[in-house]
Amino acid sequence: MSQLKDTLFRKIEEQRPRVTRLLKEYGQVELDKVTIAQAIGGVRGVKCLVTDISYLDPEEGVRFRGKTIPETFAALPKVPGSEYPYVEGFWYFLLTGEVPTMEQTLEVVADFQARRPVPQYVFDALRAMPRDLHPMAMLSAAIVVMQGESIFAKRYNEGMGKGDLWDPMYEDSCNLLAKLPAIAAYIYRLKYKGDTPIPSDPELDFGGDFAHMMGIAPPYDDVARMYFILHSDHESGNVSAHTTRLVASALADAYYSLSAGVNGLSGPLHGLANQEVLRWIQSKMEKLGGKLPTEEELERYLWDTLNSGQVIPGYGHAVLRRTDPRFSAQMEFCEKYLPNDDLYRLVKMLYKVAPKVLQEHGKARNPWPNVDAQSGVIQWHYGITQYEYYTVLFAVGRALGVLANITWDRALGYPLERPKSITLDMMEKTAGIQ
Ligand code: CMX
Repeated sequence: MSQLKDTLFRKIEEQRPRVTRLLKEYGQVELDKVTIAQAIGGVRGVKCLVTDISYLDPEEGVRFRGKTIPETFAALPKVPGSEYPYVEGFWYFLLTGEVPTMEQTLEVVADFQARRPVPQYVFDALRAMPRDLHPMAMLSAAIVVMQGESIFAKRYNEGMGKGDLWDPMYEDSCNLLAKLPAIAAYIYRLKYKGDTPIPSDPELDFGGDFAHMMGIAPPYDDVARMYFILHSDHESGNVSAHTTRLVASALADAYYSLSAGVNGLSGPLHGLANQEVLRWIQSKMEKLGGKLPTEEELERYLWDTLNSGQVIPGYGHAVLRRTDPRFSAQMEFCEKYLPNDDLYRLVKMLYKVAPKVLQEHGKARNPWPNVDAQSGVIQWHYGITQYEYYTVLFAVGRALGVLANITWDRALGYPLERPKSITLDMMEKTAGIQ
């Protein structure tokens, strides 16, 4: 067994009695009551999901395994000559809650390198799709087309104990994760670079190989590492994480589950917002003949957008009530590497103007930027100008979090998810409406 799998197993054995005790001795303790507004309003704020992998505090932002974003970046082993950690070491950390040593990290790097080759039929399937298909649809299809590789599905069909289900889920998750950079880069080179895929370099790490297969020089390898880690996990209640978990709760394997989660990420209110930000900004610049708008022009554009009933992409959040630290982490990168980039300057100007406008507008509970407000600008700077591709990058990162979660869900034996519905009649009766 690898050190990662060994540590994970030890952690699973530690956690299992906690779940059993909570269920047996404290199962009737109430966590929350649900109001009519919450039942109709997308279950906002109702505490009914469990994960130890990340926690999202409305004021502070996300913590991965108890660590803030800067603490996470500082703690994990770095790729020599790079400023950001190995994605593989982050995977170890997300799964186990333990910061791996360099040796443990390099063991995962080697393990992922061995799992990396993508079956040819995946590329053939991608090539058979219409070239103008959205890259998120291509990614989702490429993931589900590999379902026949699932070790979980095979072992489940052969018959296995509930306590062992985590093992093939872990194996599928590692196999799938290791292949995602190559699949994502293939989609990019096929669709936007005249069908010129670049083969993987077997010596490189997850982020380094992704940058290499995209054909983009350093520091894009660090951009990739930073980006994948920042987008990995945000508790279990967001659409992509919840969808993946929901599908896996029916004991569907990681391929079916992640493909479903990727579909959820494709909505403009979720992951697709990163492409919408650039589309929105550039449409303003086009109207100004390529010039940067002034603060006054930007303010008018914000009001025009709001008055036409559209949302300001990249702003607001269902849980956060302050600037997203994932936005701040990317801002720090931009200050260092692209302080004079026109689009970045515009994003900074927007950060100055938009919260004030949204507050005055008075609808959004959170007028501050989220992760998507900044991310497209960095990608654009390094030559990825096809903004419909940005959500694919989000998806590769998000896979780390959701696959870690469904591995743990199987380890702790969480059951099929099945909330209860009621009718509007019943609700009116409960509310005392005659
Ligand atoms: N621009 C304009 N209006 C906004 C807004 C924004 N950025 N954010 C929220 N609102 C509006 C909502 O549409 C809602 O209006 P209605 O009452 O007419 O339905 C009202 O303010 C209250 O919404 P809320 O409680 O503050 O926010 P929600 O939890 O309902 O929605 C989110 C959260 C992210 C969908 C919303 O803020 C939004 O649409 N933002 C823009 C899209 C975006 O950036 N999404 C990415 C989020 C991060 C991610 O998942 O990737």
